[in-house]
Amino acid sequence: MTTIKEYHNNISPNWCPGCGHFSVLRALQVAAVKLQIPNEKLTVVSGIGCSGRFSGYVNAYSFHGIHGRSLPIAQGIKVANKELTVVAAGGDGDGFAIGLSHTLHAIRRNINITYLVLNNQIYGLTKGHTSPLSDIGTQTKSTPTGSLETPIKPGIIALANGISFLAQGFSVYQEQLVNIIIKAIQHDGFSMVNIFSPCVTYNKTNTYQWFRKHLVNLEEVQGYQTENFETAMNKLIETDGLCTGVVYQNSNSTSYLNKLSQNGLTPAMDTSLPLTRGDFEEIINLYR
Ligand SMILES: Cc1ncc(C[n+]2csc(CCOP(=O)(O)OP(=O)(O)O)c2C)c(N)n1
Ligand code: SF4
Repeated sequence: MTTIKEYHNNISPNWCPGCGHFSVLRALQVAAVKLQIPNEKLTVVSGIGCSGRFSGYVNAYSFHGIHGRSLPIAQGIKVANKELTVVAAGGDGDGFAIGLSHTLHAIRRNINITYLVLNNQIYGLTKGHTSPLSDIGTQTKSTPTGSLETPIKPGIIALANGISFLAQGFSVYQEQLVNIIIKAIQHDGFSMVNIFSPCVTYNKTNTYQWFRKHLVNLEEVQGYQTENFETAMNKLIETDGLCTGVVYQNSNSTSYLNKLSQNGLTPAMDTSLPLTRGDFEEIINLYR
């Protein structure tokens, strides 16, 4: 029986007190316990940012990658060993600025991994620059007179690009976040959870109070159907992306690994073999 204690690794997060990222970390740990995923079967990959530190705080296999590159690493891990539950985590800058193309390709590739976007609409780690998700008018050190650019809408981009599972959460709605992450992990395909995770130090606009006022909980919308693409797109437009819950799920989508096997192909690595530490020279010689 895996317990929450086993998902802690005794490293204290160095996030600012009140940062939304704490709650996302906790939600993943609780979800992993509820799903009874053994520690050694969970792999957490992150990019760079305050959110990038995420992978270091979970007692599981983890990989702290480079900025904007959590998804290629996470997809590679899943294809190499499909027995693992692979979760990638990163900030809105990580996934929608430098890493945007990887996000789009991961969506269309539909490899069975879960992507947690810790969205604070700002670059936290670099001390509060605007991000491509910052609202127009956001004043930061990089836009002292206010951002002039139209923000990217992550949900709409993901849906338009054919995502098979899209959910949105809020750090404060812990129970909903846990349930969403469970559904995302269980989904057979690429799942993205866009989480409003306030940066209390640098984003003075999109605060906890602001989100409480603006977010629409889709679970409270009568008759909302998560399997209906058009309803999902309309709801994102209508709420300006400010909604929580499972936005869209296509349960009939075929994941990349299933497509491989349907075509008589196997992933690059034979996962029936135990992982061994190979002789480096021997491996290099294979490619000479
Ligand atoms: C290749 C590269 N470019 C730029 C940076 C500088 N950098 C580090 S974190 C970051 C953005 C952080 O913002 P976000 O991804 O939204 O995460 P947060 O810190 O807000 O959680 C940037 C631009 C870097 N580390 N590597
Ligand atoms: S700077 Fe912002 S995102 Fe980074 S730890 Fe502090 S509150 Fe969180």
